[in-house]
Parts: sequence; C-alpha cells; structure tokens
Amino acid sequence: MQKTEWYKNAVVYQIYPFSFMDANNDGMGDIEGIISKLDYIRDLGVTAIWFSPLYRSPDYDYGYDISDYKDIDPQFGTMVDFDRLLEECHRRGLKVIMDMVLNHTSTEHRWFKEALSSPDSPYRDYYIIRKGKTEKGTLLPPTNWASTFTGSAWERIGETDEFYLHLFAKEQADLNWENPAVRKEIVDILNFWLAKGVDGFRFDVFNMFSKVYPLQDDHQKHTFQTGAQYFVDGPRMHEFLKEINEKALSLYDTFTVGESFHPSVEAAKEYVRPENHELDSIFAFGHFASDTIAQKQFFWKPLNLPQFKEGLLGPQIQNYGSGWNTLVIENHDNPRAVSRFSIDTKHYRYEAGSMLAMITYLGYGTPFIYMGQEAGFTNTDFKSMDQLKDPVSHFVYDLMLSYHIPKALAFRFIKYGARDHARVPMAWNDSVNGGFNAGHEPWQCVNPLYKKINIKADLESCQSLIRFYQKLLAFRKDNETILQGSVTEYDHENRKVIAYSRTRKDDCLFIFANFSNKPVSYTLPDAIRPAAVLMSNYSDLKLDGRTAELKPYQAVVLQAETES
Ligand code: TEU
Repeated sequence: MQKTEWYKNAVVYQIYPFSFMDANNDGMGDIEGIISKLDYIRDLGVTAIWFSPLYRSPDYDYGYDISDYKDIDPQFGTMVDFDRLLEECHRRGLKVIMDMVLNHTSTEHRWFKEALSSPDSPYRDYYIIRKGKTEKGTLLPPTNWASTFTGSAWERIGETDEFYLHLFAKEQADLNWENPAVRKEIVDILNFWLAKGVDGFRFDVFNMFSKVYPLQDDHQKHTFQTGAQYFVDGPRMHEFLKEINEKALSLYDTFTVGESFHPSVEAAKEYVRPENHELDSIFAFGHFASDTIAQKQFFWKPLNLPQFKEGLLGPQIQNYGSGWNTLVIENHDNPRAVSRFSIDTKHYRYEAGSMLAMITYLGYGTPFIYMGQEAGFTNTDFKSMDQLKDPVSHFVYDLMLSYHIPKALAFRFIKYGARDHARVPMAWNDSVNGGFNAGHEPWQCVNPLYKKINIKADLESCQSLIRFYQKLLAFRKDNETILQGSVTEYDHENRKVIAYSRTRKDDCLFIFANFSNKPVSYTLPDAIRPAAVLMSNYSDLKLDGRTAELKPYQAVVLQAETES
C-alpha cells in the first residue's frame, strides 16, 4: 500500500482514558466521556488521538498489562462503544492511534494462565521461563537482571524451581518474541485493529522485544538497569520490526511511533530509517533527563538547559531528511511540564506554558500534546503516599526506605517525579471533581487547584493558554518551513536562552526563547537578520538593533533573512 505519510502534517493528542471524562459517574473515565469531548479536541487544531490502553486489563499497571488484546475493558465501555468512538473521531477528521503493549502481557492473559497450567503446554514457550540457579543451597533467579520497576526481573513460579521474566511489574510477563507462534499472534492482533480502521500504533517499550540468548548474568556496572545490555536494542530487533511491518503495518496507511527504553543513538536512527521499513518514528525523550539525575525521574537536579536543547533538538538535526521525529514535552509517565524544568510556575504559568509549546512544536516532527497540557495543568500537591495510585511510586518509595532514606525525604523524591501527576482526573470546570464526573469519588484524587486551573476557566481567561495553542497549531499547520525545514541550533552553551532556526529554500524562521524567570538580553546570531516578528507569547518584543530584551519566558518567532 502506498503510504500518504499523513502523520507528517498531523498533531496528536494523548488521552489517558482513566482520567479524561467519566460520563457514567462511576469514578473512572470512559469511552462515552471521550466522545463527549471530541469537538473540544478537534477545535484545538489536533488531527489525531492516541489512546493509552483501552483493552481488557486487571490494571496492575493501569492498562499496560493487557489480558485481552481484542476486547475493550468493561470499565471503559464495550466494543460497540469503541466502534462508535472510531467513527466519531473519523467523522471529525481525527485519526486514531492505539497503544500496543507487546513486550509483555498481563499474567491474567489466557496465554500465561495456560502456560502455567501444565509443563507441556505449548503456551509455555510464549513466555521466557527458566530454571533458577542454586547457590549454597539457595534458589536464585536465573540471571541478576533488574526490573525497570525495581527488584529482580524474575518471579518464581509457585513452589517450583522455575521463574518467568518480567522487565516491569511481576504482573507483566515478558513475551518470547523468538517463538514464531508469538509473532504470528502479534501480527494477527495488529491486523485485527487495522481491519477495524484504526490509523496507527504507539508501541510500548518496543526496543526490549529482543533479548540476548543464552540469557546470562550482567557483570558490568550500570547507571540504569542491571542486565539492560542483554535486553535493550537486542540482536533481532530490526528483524522483528521488519516482520510486523511487512505482515501488518505496511498493508494499511498507518503511522507508528515507538516508545523506546534508552536506545543507543545508532539503533534509534535505524528504527526510523525509511528504507528499513520498521517504524515511522520513535519518541525523543532526551530532554526529560535535563532536570533529573542519571535519567531517574525521581531524583531532581536544577535544569541543565544545554542538555535540554540536546535532547529536544538533537534528534531533529540528526534525523533531518531521513527518519521522522516526534515533538513531546509531557505524557502519562511524567510530571507536568510547567511544574518541572526549574520553572517559576507560581508567577509565570501562562508564559512558561506558551514558551514550552512554541519551542517544542515549532520543531521538525509530529507534535504530541498530553491531555491538560494545553491549559497549563500543574503537578498536584499530594499529601501522603496513599494518594498515589501508580505502583511505581510505591515500588520506588519502598526501595528508598530499604536504603534507610527517611520517609519524609523519600516522599519528597517521589512527589517530584511521580507519574501520578499526569494521571489525576482532567479538570474541565470548577464544579464537583472538576467536572470530571457528577460527583462519584474518582479512582484518583483530583488536583485541589481545579477550582482555578481548569479548561473552562482557561478558555474564559484573557490569557488563555488553550487559545494560544490554537493559534500556534494554526500557525504551523500550513507553514512549509515549519513542517519541512531543516533545523540549526545556535548558542548551545547559553544557559538561559534556547535558539534555533528553521530553513527551507530561501525562507528562514528564527525561534528563540528565554527559559528563565528574569529578563534576559539576547544578541541575535550574526547569520540572522530580523525582518519581522511573526509570533510571540507577549504582545511586544523589545528589539534594539540586534539585541532583544526578552521578558521572563518570552518566546519569539522572527522572519529572518540569512546571510548567504
Ligand atoms: O513506559 C516505559 C518506561 O520504562 C518508563 O517510561 C517508565 O514509566 C518509567 O521508567 C518509570 O519510572 C511504558 C509505559 O509508558 C508505562 O506507562 C508502562 O508502565 C511501561 O511501559 C510498562 O508497560
């Protein structure tokens, strides 16, 4: 099938179904609720929606542990509801991207249950099951690999001497992609959804599908996970991706985006190289490490702006003319953007929110907006661990306590990086539960700031971030230089200002922003001659010759003439 590459002009909105809109007032978001908000999403200037998992799941990891890939979880609705959602999206010109979690299944999936039901079950080879090692009379896991969610990556099967591999929670058993029968099932699942009419997939931790065999202990020291060298960017990754591309993805006009776990630069480039026929894009998250230590999201450090720039702009520059990029600043796994990156949210929430949107979405790639980000939603001031529902917050907290970190300090770390911040119910207005539902206690507490920070209040404000997003997305929509132009970064080492240009043929746009809460003087690079101010998040720009006096978090797009 000839691909139209529609995704190159698309803008994607991510919905975390648990927390978007609860139409039947049972405390949990649902499909009916999503349908009721589709006009709002379309009016933002969005052209596609990515749904975090809607499939049947016991929700140990809130949908990322799937127990039936071909069914909708009853808490969200039925397959009939989903079909209507798909139709309602398409009717509004919104493409639908499904989340696909194929590194692991829920341990409640039929395959896993069958695998454990008998030693002769053919489903045993669907998973990675090995005998443990006995050392000094003690039964140990087969290897020393660590789970992403802390602890050993192996869980013992009952009282036997066997273990199954889980690179995430113990309720998420890793699939054995070496087994052709597993890959056949996967191709079948993808084609099931494609035949329904969905337009693409987001592949969860895809670069862990292939493991190094024989499985072995990791004797090296690592900043991340013990064993990662044996299960990240494994030897058969490209082969596996080519296979699902050939047998499913290429048969339709799809878009795929892979979520990868710390990929190597070389591997990342290969996954998206068009000639390779693997994925269309992968998420670039490098800038998320610019305010955390060793890429661990719970350990705060002051923003390192050059590192942020490298993460945000590096892939756009490296992939130019080759692989496609994604532009992202928030998702369901991270705290709210205006509450991190050392931003002064108290005084400059609107300015910082609009600045982040400008520097992110005027880049080269497909914008991804996480629900609520468009209204500058902030982190929640959680008061205690029991307000946090994400198991990872608890795993990491317990780990810290086991290292004798005092409870109060451990809680501060968790609060800094918790995924829960992104997962509290959407605040639509200032009525009960922020208008998420009609008053039933939500599965996760609402942000108490909802009375002030909500969608309706933003739309009615004279400084509406939503309206700014609409303006920004309209600006990029038909601008060929933004959609296709090359990216050049300037003043990389500047720790206050981020600056880059977008160039196509003889058109050049210069985008620069003050990433601090103090005014900053910035002298334009020699190569940039300002011709006009096209857009800013402030009503004016003080430009004296070649020097701009930028207000706190001021971002600007200049029409530029380049010296050539
Ligand atoms: O996340 C992959 C992942 O490893 C991280 O982003 C993770 O959230 C972080 O390391 C925790 O500190 C994906 C999904 O986006 C996430 O929601 C799932 O929990 C995870 O895979 C397992 O399916």
